[in-house]
Amino acid sequence: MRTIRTAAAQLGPIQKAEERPAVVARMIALLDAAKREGATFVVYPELALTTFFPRWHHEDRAEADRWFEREMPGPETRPLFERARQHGMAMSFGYAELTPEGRHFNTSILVDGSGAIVGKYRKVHLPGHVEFDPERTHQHLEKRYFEPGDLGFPVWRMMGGILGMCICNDRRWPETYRSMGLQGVEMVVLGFNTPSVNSQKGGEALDKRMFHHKLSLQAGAYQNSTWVVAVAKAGTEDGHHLMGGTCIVDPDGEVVAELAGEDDGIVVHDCDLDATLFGKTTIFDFGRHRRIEHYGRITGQVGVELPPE
Ligand code: CDV
Repeated sequence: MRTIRTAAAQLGPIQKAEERPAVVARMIALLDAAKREGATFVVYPELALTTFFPRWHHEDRAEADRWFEREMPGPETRPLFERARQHGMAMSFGYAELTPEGRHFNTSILVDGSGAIVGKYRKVHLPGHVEFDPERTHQHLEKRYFEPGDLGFPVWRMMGGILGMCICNDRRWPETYRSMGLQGVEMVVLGFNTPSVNSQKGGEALDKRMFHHKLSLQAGAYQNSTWVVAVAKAGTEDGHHLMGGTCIVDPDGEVVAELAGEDDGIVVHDCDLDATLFGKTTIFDFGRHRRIEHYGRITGQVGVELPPE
């Protein structure tokens, strides 16, 4: 068995006024809790250090730069790295990245037990819109504040396995998992901030949104025979509600651990990476069964091309 005892570390709401040090203290408390439960790997949400700021429209986009990190770790995040290193624990979390060249990304990292950043991923599938949209119940301005990720979907050898990352909306796209599946991924970790209301379809029930969330994770896990660890930022941030749904999905596509509620909390599971081998060597043995001569459209076109009338 190659087991990674993994803690999905959900964060409750982070208000606009909450500063980084307070959030980092909450993350350290979750790290300590995970350590007490024997976990060696902790996964936090998307944009873990701040409120979900893309809901706020800034006419001058540079005003949003206060939500971005210019270095990682920086003075405010170093205590988290230090505590993880003391515990010898690996971790993954998301943050808004502002590069020295002035580029903006929605990013997540993999940090090993020595505190070294071993992997970086930048969100590819940015949802939402660029300009203020009065038709929506709330704004979702990721396309205003971030560039699409430029790193693809890499995977990394870590903790005796092959790990990959994606972020929130990426989990709804089969291409995300398959790109990593084709590199043998054994565990995909992701964080999310999912509003419980569809800004363009107010009548959509929360249980439908939760269904789509789990459907995506479970399909991605099963079809690529990989673990998927999905971690929410949940609860009400300045009047805007984010759903929970933190869970761990096994390579059969089953939800094997789930966290109830919308507060800070962890759920821990022993993820045996060898459990991925059966699917990878049988029904989803890609080398034997894939028929790439028929998949050209998947990378050859973006939108739908209708058949002739
Ligand atoms: N942060 C996100 O990417 N949220 C999207 C919402 C906008 C649908 C999600 O896929 O959950």
